[in-house]
Amino acid sequence: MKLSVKEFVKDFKNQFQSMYAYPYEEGSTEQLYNALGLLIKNYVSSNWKDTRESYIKQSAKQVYYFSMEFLPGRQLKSNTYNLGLLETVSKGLDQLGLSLDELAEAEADPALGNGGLGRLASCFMDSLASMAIPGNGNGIRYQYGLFRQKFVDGYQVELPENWLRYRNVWETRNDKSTCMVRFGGNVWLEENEQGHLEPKYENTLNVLAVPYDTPMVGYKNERVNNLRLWSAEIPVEEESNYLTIDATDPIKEITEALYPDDSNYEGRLLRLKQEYFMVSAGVQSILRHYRKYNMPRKNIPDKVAIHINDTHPALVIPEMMRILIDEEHLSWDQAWEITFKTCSYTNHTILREALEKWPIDMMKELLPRIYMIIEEINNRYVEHMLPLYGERITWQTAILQNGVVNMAHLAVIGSHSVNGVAQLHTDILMNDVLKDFFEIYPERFNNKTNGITQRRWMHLANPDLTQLLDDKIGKAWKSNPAELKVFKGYEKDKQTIKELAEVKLNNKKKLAAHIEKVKGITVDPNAIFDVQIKRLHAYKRQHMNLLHILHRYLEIKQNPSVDYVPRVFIFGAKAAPSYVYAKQIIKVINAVGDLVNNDPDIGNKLKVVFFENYGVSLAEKIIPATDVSEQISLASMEASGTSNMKFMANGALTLATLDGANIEIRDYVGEENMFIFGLTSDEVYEVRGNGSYNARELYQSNSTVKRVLDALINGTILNLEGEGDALFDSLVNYNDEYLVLKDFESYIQAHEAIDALYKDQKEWTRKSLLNIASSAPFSADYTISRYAEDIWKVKPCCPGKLKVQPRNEPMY
Ligand code: 26W
Repeated sequence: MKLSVKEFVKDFKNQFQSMYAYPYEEGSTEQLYNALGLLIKNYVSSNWKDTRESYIKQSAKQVYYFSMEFLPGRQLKSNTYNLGLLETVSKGLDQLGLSLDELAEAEADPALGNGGLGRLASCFMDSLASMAIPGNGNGIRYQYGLFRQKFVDGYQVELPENWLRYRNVWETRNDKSTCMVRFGGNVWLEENEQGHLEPKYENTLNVLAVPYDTPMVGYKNERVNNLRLWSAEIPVEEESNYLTIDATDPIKEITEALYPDDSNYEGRLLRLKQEYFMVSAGVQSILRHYRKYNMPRKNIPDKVAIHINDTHPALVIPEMMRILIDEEHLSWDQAWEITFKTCSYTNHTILREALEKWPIDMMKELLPRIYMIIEEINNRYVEHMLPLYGERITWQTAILQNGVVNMAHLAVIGSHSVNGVAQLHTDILMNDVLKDFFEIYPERFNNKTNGITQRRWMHLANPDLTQLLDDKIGKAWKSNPAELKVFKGYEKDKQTIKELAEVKLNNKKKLAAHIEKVKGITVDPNAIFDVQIKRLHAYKRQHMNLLHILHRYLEIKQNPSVDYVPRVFIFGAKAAPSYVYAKQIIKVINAVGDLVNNDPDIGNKLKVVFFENYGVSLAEKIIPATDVSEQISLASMEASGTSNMKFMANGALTLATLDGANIEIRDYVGEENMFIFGLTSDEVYEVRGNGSYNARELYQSNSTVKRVLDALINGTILNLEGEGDALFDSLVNYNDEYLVLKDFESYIQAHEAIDALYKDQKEWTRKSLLNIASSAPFSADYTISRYAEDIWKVKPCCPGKLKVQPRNEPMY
């Protein structure tokens, strides 16, 4: 967009005055932010409208990405940047004595997701718009996001995250497009005058779904897609039925809060309500849109692709069937053909406890018509498969099993494509978790390795690195990440290495200042910044990291002259409120932090920083300042990981097991430019399969392991209330489910190799440079191109006057 600084300044003053009726000089930071945000949204709006119209005019095929979670991060700078106005706005604000960075910090970071899956959805939204692909998000406008985490005495405490308190400038409430979603009651089928069987409903709970639309701004291409988040309200015509405030609770609670668990499925009725609410409103609004243009129903799969982000939105399948059969009067076979050609599904986890299985009784009572349809899908599936595959495979892959609805099975049976999120993960789906399905439908399975948007995670989060890259290799990499590989040519250039080291040091100084400010801990920017930021889960093994810190602490205590390079261990992690073990790990890390940070014998050799309330905004501060990226999950357990890619792109060296996308990182950057340790996935399968692992024996025979584990229970760590014993028990008495002790020695050795390399700063920085230069394949733009070509069959859409990004060909 073209705009002079002068025009911007004038617009901003007018905007402020029209909102608050006094001059901007008197505004609070929040007010100034609101005015700026709304102004930017105004700038976006004509492109938003044009993009929508161009999709309709060209009758372009559109993708609808259904996800229970989105983690967009703050949007002021990203929208301004993608519009091409960052410099103009920044200069204009300077002239007014204001700072863009300061105003940007006033924005609430919408935590409408738990972790990787939600953040991936938002990276994908950014890439869809930037690749000019007609794409829409569909989700829930939770009134409360993921809890705000505080530490009290080292324990996690959860506080409500009321992100909408000061309004959300990016959203537009769209009352014209509401839908009605029905729950419960009785349903039966009656023949109507045309001889169709029509469902009749009585005593249903009717909920109004109100959409709030948010612009998804493409990078300098005038494209603006839509993210539609639904909110539950009482239907206006039924308001008089709700006589007390309490009576409205069953409706309001549907979109009140995000479930804070990303690894443990619990069959909670409210969660099922949320899933159906989002799905039903989304599918209704899509089909209504196409009905308006009188499109033949059988052409729906040529115009619509619906993506199911994990199984949470898998009810899309029966809901689409319901509408096509009950409301559009299609035959079962016609409806099925349309539905399964339209839908595709991504699996994001192999953790058994995370796979959704809803009790049949619950489903029947809450969604009687939907359950009837699921039953029919299941019956037809079983009837079809029995003669072809026999009893075992048929029953093991059925949707209805032992009183539950298996949502992964529903998703696989009702989708034309099933994908994993990294090659190893997809292999595990095909060979283990969904093995029988792979035998039945081999053509449906494919891999789509995750990606990240470099715009947020490099251009905006790391401006100094971006400037350096611009200076050295030109600006083409910004719209064509493949160009990043040109940076490899600088690995031997002393000047570049020096400048790159300065960029990192500068970022570390900024983070050190932030640490001082929020934690009161003084850290040395010349120390190694060693970072693990992600949800807290035993399989991710933050406790292995903790044991290594303890190991170093004990070594230094025993031998003060031990040759360790000073290290700052940085953590950020939320634990699900009901996940007791994860919370115990948090407490022990905090307690070890207190011990280490306050011990005069330790000094700068070791510091531990555990940030509170980890989220997108904090990640943007931490990642550019990281030297070592800890990706230490037990091999086979982490589907992909995406922070691993963000760290790599920002020049951190990865300390990793061969899990998820770490393997692909190694393939691109080379094993010699990272630190790999631990069992491989095959070895993990073997050790766990043959039952040979004996953690107690390892504890008793290995003096390093013994010393560290004993420190958990012998009073070395102060202020514990049994959490050290709990960790000890899980590792020794319950045989160490995630093989922490098994990988521990090789983990320690990898850390020693890190120290050795860090002493050679030039060599370290050379490897850092190679990581940055090899990170292009993890651009979400590529991932999205592959989804678009292989799964959704959608093309970039370019109406006459719009400039469109050159299409990036897959490079590797
Ligand atoms: C029903 C409770 C629940 C909620 C969320 C179960 C599982 C989830 C998600 C699928 C968990 C998740 O976020 N998985 C992560 O997805 C990322 C994006 O693909 C991957 O990079 C991570 O490895 C994976 O853990």
